[in-house]
Amino acid sequence: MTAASSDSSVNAASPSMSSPPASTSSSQHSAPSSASASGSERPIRFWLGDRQVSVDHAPPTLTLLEWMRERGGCASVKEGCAEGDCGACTVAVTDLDANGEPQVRAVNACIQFLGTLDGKAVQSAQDIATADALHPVQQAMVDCHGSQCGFCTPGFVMSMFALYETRRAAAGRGLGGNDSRQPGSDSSHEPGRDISRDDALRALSGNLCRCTGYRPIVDATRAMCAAPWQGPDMDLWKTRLAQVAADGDAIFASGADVAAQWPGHTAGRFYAPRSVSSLSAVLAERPQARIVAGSTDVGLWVTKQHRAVGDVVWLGAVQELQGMQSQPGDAVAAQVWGDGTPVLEIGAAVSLSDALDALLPHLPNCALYFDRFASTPIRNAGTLVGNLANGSPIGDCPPLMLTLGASLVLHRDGVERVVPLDDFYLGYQKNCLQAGEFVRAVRVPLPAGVVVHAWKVSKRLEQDISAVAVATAFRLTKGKVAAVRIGVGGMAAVPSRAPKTEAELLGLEVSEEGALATALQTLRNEFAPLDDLRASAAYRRQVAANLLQRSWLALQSATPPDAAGAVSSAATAATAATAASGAAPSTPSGRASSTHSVHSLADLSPILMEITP
Ligand SMILES: Cc1cc2nc3c(=O)[nH]c(=O)nc-3n(C[C@@H](O)[C@@H](O)[C@H](O)COP(=O)(O)OP(=O)(O)OC[C@H]3O[C@@H](n4cnc5c(N)ncnc54)[C@H](O)[C@@H]3O)c2cc1C
Ligand code: FES
Ligand code: FES
Repeated sequence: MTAASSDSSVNAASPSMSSPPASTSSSQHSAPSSASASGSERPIRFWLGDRQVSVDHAPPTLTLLEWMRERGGCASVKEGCAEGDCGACTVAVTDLDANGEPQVRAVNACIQFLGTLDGKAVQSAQDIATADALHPVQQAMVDCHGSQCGFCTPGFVMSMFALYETRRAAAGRGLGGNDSRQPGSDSSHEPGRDISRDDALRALSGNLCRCTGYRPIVDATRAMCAAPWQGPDMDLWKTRLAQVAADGDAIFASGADVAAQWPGHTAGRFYAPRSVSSLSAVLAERPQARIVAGSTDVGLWVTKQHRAVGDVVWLGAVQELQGMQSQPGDAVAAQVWGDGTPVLEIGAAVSLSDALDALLPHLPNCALYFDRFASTPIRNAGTLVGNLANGSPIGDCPPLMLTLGASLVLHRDGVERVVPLDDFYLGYQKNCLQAGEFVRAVRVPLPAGVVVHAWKVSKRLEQDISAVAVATAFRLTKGKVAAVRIGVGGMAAVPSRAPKTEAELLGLEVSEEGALATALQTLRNEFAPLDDLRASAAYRRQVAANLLQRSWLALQSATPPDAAGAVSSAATAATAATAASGAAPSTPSGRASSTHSVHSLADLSPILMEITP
């Protein structure tokens, strides 16, 4: 990549907060502006540090990283892997949350398409220090010796910064600007300042360092909030975001000479509809256009496979796709778990971070499974619905959602149909979506009295796709299996249920010694998995059976049926609280501590020894 340079397609506005939105000038390569049923063509507008920028004629798959380094003057943002794995490109993105409050999150610039930043604010490690002093996050890295060659450091700093800003906002300091506490004064009693090792590791889960070693970086993360809070009043973000807010459906179109301007990219349009009806209209007009939500899959098609994706239709600006709603029940959930089974409907643009946080109180045994999905920045960008729609046989959400009996709400041109996830996958990377149809939401049943577990085996703790994943849901009556569903990943061309094994399990006495043996053998034989780089077929068969056994042991150790009731009562209470509030469940303040002690490969080794042959 070349160093940053000026570019006629970029207009930087004055940093003054009273500035009007930047005026845009067409470059000599402009395509004529046009308006259609799908929206109006205009530049992409966002904040970069203290600059308001406006970018014309970006190809639809131009990444934020490419633009920042080549045109945005941000050489601190590094390219390590270009696939969301190493974190060298991590930036902080500020947007408004569901309550209209500014929310700062770390994302990987290398796989974010530039159009997804429209209306938001981006900060890199170059943007957070003041003229006089480093930001407390940067100072903590210096004090704890958290950097050697420095290549990874800006990315680590921005992952830390996103956590810092979350804590600052939660502590209320963000509402009043900086605090006046003297450096060195005792802050241990103040909420938000104490960062546990688990919280630090979770924040850093998307960053790799090849030379410093992680202990000093973890130390810096845990220490960074001890200094007086530093940063702008959170209301500043509201003002800034209002200045770049979208005013209707938008189209960001590439110029005619893409090949010269952005080698490696192809011409096309990036559609950013604001409503489901506009989205339907775009897809009706252009059924071949690529739907993009978080681009954590599609981004890699561009950066690693160099695929020409064509026109992009982005879901992230569609308001109706951003919510979560508790519902008293639906037909699919009733068929699977009985009448009155509550359902949480999660919109297609809801991030994995928000979706998994909302599900966690209902699925407390899945805490580690959720933490092991990719990394914090990937979960901030990617969506649960995208994971299901992509339908990778080794995706983590499909086995769990199959186990729960989830269904998808499919929408085309104002007409909706609800399809059980069991019927959605037709073959390897094939599903039942028709041309112009999209997934509007996933409906997740949250049945009472059902014990759910999910397990994943992969070579790394974080940022790694499963070799095998197994999710189980058991309902017990008087210590016997009254209902069971098993979802598996890595065992077949599509994420699958294990109906033969389920049949073997029905009626078994959980406490009976040796009762499981036939079911384990059935699961070993039920699939013909692949031999590939991740695992051999024999290993997959054995591990799948071991993971089922692990669920069984967990059921036994809960001394059913009382313990099963105890687990489900937590879920029932959470469901009731959600339903009573009539709103999307809030982010939990804490997670099951028993699972949080497993946060390093060293911690995980005993478990791997236990569950692998
Ligand atoms: C570094 C890294 C680590 C990862 N680790 C894991 C992991 O541990 N476990 C795991 O399961 N996955 C992992 N993934 C993949 C995971 O992030 C994606 O599968 C993600 O969930 C997809 O969601 P998205 O919003 O990013 O989808 P996108 O990339 O935007 O889209 C994915 C596909 O789904 C389609 N699509 C998206 N939304 C809709 C919709 N509403 N209607 C119809 N079609 C739609 C798109 O057209 C595309 O075909 C990882 C990815 C990366 C880059
Ligand atoms: S460059 Fe490695 S995560 Fe982006
Ligand atoms: S300091 Fe060299 S890679 Fe982290």
